[in-house]
Amino acid sequence: MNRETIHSVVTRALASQPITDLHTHIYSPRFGASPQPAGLLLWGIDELVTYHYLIAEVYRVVPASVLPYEKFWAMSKAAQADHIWKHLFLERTPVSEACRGILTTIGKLGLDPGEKSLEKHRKWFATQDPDKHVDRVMEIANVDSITMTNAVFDDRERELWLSNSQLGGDPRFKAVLRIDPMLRNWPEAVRRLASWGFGVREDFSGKTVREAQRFLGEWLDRMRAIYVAVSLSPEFHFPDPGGAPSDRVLREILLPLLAERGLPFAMMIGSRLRVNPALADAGDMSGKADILAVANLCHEFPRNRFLVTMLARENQHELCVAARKFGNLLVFGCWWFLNNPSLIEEITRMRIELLGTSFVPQHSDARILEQLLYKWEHTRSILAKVLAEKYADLAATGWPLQPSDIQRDVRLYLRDTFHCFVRSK
Ligand code: RAT
Ligand code: ZN
Repeated sequence: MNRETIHSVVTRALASQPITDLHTHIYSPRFGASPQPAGLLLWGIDELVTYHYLIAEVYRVVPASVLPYEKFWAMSKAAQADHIWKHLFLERTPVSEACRGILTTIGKLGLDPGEKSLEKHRKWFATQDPDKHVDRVMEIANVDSITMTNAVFDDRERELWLSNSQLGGDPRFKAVLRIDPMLRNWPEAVRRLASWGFGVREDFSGKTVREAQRFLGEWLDRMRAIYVAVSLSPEFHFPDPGGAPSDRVLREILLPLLAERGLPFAMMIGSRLRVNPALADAGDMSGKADILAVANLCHEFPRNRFLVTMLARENQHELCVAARKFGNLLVFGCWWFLNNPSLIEEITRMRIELLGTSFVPQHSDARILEQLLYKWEHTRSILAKVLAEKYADLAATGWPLQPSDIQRDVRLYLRDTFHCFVRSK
């Protein structure tokens, strides 16, 4: 095959391969899909335009000295969206990745990205039935399974699970038990668990380990979770030199339980939360983290499987090298501030060179349903470029590359590697 043929085979393979999205913040409509009172499934033009990535960007051009944060948060969703639209799309050119994403999304839905006002789009979304709309978006994005993030320490979400036994039954969605406070703020996690009737103590004494495992076990069952996840700060170490409780939570509670159940543990490392608290979700940033912690965990816990993504660009090479040492480590995605074309390209190229087909190139991290459309479209076009280049280099060696080889690899990248990792025990 010559370069041109390779490029078109790769592009077709990427377009036709259904994707399993292994980390999103999208919910099934069973968690509520109406704007008022707000359900957990976020969708529609006002949610898209007020995505926290865009809130951060509008505060670059209309600073808090002009629009105080409290005023912005007190505005209606539609007014917030109009403000962002005016300043980022009308008074400037929407060249950032988050802005471009809105326009790709609008176009993919068959609407006009050139519309100057959001009104027409609002009207169109208002006529959609959320359940059918989920099907349609998944079909256009070619996503076959959406992995949720189910935060058990979030009161609204926990109440929903406790009051509806059918919540997890939507076949389009898989649940993931998210337990950040257990590793980031153990005293707070203990207080919450104790208030829910679990016999746990801050100093790990008595029945703490058994009771914390009972808590996790109950929620894994209730959610039918396919893995457990946390986001960790750049200061995460294992072992922890200062004796942080996260060390004992992992060693004594979480990892033995997950090994017994054969479930992977996902660590998203490098998030420094609320450096600007007034911006809420838009106020988090990234920091370089310690990869030795990942290597130590993979080494000390060979019965556990670790899904890992890191937020700092500076960590990506070392993480790939660590993955070469441990078969129980699966590197995934270009997370959050890395989900930008230039960085996806660089990181994916390096991962292919160091790990071949044994990694998962991307997850969407979509928070709003229709973001699946742009996040995957943009990723697909970069994957096409990088993969085509790698296959052309391979063909140049004289290796008899076949279109079916490319299709098989694309299937691994977008779907099967993750499924095999989750299933393997
Ligand atoms: O990408 C995001 O939207 C972040 O705010 C986080 O949710 C991050 O992806 C996470 O899962 O912690
Ligand atoms: Zn996320």
